[in-house]
Amino acid sequence: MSNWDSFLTPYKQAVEELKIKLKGIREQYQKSSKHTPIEFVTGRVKPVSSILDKAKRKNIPLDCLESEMQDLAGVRIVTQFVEDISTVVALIRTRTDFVIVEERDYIIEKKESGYRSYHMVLRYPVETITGRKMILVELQIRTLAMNFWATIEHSLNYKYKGEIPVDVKHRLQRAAEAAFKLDEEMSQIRGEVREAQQIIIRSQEQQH
Ligand code: 0O2
Ligand code: 0O2
Repeated sequence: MSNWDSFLTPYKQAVEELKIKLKGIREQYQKSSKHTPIEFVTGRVKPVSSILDKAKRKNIPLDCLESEMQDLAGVRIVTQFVEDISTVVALIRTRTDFVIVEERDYIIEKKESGYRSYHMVLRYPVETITGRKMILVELQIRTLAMNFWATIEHSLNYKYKGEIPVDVKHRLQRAAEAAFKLDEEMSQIRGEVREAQQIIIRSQEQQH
């Protein structure tokens, strides 16, 4: 690849545009005083060194990156509760500014590592000076607990170059289990909060 910078420019634009759009959804929820299913949004273009590593690992020729590496552009939506993930997924499915080409549910079926997250691959149009370019973007949707676990596991993978020692691996699997339980507990609390809100609304209605 002779010019990574110009190759990755539309990917950068796609990430920035999607971040603005998704943060816009969060803002609308906040203004409407409804619970926002989006806690925060982050995004990145894959660094060139990681692109080269992954291309080598997955046997992807560099001239096929565009179609075969789906996460050159990556956007992440982090939610408070597991239930928020399906709200976000439903919202994404109603959008007309991109096409969903694939969905991978690693929540129903977690990865062997313990990784949980909901992945969507989008085909997103970017307007460039040479016309419209369709870009693949990987959207990861996960809770704060799933994100905490994945962030730690990711840095350990980096530290051990993908060869995490068995004892650390087991500990990570237990941590993943604990993160799952935390999500479950938080879901129960969410239910409690909702019920409390309903009771308050009903008592206010009775007073009027
Ligand atoms: P806000 O309104 O402060 O949340 P840029 O690098 O400038 O293109 P950005 O968005 O600054 O873009 O960086 P990035 O890395 O894409 O996203 C980081 C955003 O995620 C920042 O928000 C962080 O505050 C937010 N973030 C990261 N971890 C957490 C977390 O644990 N909780 C919460 N609530 N937010 C987190 P912004 O963009 O500064 O906007
Ligand atoms: P980055 O930028 O370092 O995060 P593969 O790479 O073969 O696992 P594939 O087919 O490209 O997978 O797609 P997949 O597995 O749906 O999504 C890949 C991305 O999901 C990874 O990107 C991670 O961001 C995240 N992910 C998947 N499995 C794990 C896991 O076990 N632990 C953590 N922490 N993250 C995971 P990359 O390529 O690792 O890039």
